[in-house]
Amino acid sequence: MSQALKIDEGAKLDQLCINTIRTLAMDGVQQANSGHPGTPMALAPVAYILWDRFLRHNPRNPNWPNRDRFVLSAGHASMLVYSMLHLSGYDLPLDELKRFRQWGSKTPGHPEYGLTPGVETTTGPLGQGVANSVGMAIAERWLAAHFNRPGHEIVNHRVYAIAGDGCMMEGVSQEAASLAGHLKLSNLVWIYDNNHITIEGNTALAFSDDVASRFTSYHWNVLRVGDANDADLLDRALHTAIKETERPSLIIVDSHIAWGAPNKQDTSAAHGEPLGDEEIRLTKERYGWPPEAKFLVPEETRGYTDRSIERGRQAEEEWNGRLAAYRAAHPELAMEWERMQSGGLPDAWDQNIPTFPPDEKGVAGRDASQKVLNAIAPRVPWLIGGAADLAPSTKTRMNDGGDFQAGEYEGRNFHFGIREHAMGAILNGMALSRVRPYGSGFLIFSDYMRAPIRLSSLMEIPVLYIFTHDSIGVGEDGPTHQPIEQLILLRAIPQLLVIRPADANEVAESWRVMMTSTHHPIALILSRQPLPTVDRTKYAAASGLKQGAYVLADSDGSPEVILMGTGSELQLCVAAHEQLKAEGVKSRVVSMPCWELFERQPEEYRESVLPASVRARVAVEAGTSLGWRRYTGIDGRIIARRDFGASAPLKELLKQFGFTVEKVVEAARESMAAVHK
Ligand SMILES: Cc1ncc(C[n+]2csc(CCOP(=O)(O)OP(=O)(O)O)c2C)c(N)n1
Repeated sequence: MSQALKIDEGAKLDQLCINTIRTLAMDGVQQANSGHPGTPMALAPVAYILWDRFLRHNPRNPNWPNRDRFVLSAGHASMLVYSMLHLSGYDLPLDELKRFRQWGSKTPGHPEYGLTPGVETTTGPLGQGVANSVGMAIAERWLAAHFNRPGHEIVNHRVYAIAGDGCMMEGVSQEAASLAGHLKLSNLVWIYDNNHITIEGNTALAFSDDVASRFTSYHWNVLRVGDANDADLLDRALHTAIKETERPSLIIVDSHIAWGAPNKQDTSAAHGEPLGDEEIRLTKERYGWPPEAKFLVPEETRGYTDRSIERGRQAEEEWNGRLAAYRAAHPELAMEWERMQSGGLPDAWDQNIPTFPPDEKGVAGRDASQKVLNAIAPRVPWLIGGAADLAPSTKTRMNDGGDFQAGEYEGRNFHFGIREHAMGAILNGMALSRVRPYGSGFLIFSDYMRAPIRLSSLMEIPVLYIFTHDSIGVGEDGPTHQPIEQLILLRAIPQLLVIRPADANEVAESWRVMMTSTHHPIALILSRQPLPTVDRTKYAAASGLKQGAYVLADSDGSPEVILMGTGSELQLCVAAHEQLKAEGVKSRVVSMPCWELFERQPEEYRESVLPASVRARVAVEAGTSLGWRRYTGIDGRIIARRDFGASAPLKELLKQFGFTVEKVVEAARESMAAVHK
């Protein structure tokens, strides 16, 4: 419930709103007995001025496509965004703020996309948010170049992000800033909260960068505001930033953590602990606030809330008018826009996906993928992506896509540079703006992207990660480039689908799964070396991939042993199956490209593929054995790599490490013997 507050005649609505934000943050953290009060208190004026005077958004429709984006990269200061959302008229009642960090509330410890209306991305791991904002700014440029037509501008929004010292120290922000400057993303504004405090104390302990010079060298427009409480200076800096047409802008704002707290201002104690009842009382007194009031939202702040809602309504209404005119003038593009916004696909999008004929010599996974990608790309214009300087190796170039470069924003091929970490976070920002992004690299370097992959999974956004050079199959490059534990590390991430197709037709099926996935990111794992294309007239169809695992080859009657494999190792299972058959042993081959999809199938299907009664089993995968025991059971055998790889020709490595048909046959016999013991 709002309460009326007697304020001095001279007190301004702005100040009242700013102090409301501050005190809500203090009270929220105190009530939860956990959280970060100091930064929301310091940045309340910054957020308020930005939202009130610059941010074009519609509190009554947080999904309005042409809204400006606001990213709180310093996600620990989440009470700042919750207070702003509440005060600005979003569907986030005060009761939710009172339940900060509690089970089932819409106000989790760190902002979570999809949970709180108005939260644009999940932040908390420092540096990710600002890198997401680069992806959002890239998406805006691409969408504008692709959809806008003379006299019909339906895309023209800006992206604002707040970064703390932590974000500035993290390498990912530097990778992202470097690319943003290179691409001249003038629709992007970062506000750096230069408060000199982190958890351990003053930043002087570990950080002495000249941030302004760094960003100047990245070709950013660098501005300074010497006092976070100076509304005029903030206003001027933001005006300058949005007038800039060539460069992204960084506004360095000097602030005081826990501003106004008599004993805690400028101390690291105010970073991540409740201020305490007494300190809160004293601080509120300093603000001219009723010291005993809790979660007070003065009646008068309604003035701001109402104007925020009304401006949002008007902005979207005006835009809806523009969209209607656009629809009349460019009906096909408008339909494309709507399809994209709804997460759908054009009709017949998959019509040109090739079927690959049986071929002993075969096709490398990456080459098959390139063919499929180029069959889909002309039909799905908003499928855009690239590589971290490896496109010639990962084979992810769209032949007719052009290059996304500064001033050539309609290009569909992205050059992320050798910046895997930022690439992952940028892809997240792009996906949040509704394009279908993909990024590619060597599987071994997925380690560099783990944090953003985890976040796409947590946010349930369908980013496509294409990882090639998927095993010791890399050969001569040696152990630094040969993935071992990477597959299981990716499989360990909830919600992520990890697909390792075994031949070209499984690659084609993988792309069908990828393109129709709306809530799961996908890691497509491809070989560098050729894989025989399975004869599907002799063995089962590749469409079984959709179930995650399927029976590829079987015996008459119940099998005595099951051979399962993924990717390049499936061929060993097929050859072993044929050999065992010749020797009178009944075996079944199960292709298992995606554990996660298999786990989602009904019990009857899983039982039909891996019957509990068949306990003799062999799993073959050129990665770590970890995880396979679940499918082989205790009597099963696992042919995998328990140590790093080595630098040598592939043939030699396969022999040395036991990835041979003979070893699979031997393991099958061993497992059968173990069962009958
Ligand atoms: C990648 C990552 N590492 C560590 C942390 C833990 N952490 C949370 S806040 C913080 C200090 C951040 O300092 P700053 O950005 O200056 O925020 P302020 O103290 O101004 O609130 C750290 C180390 C994190 N959230 N993310």
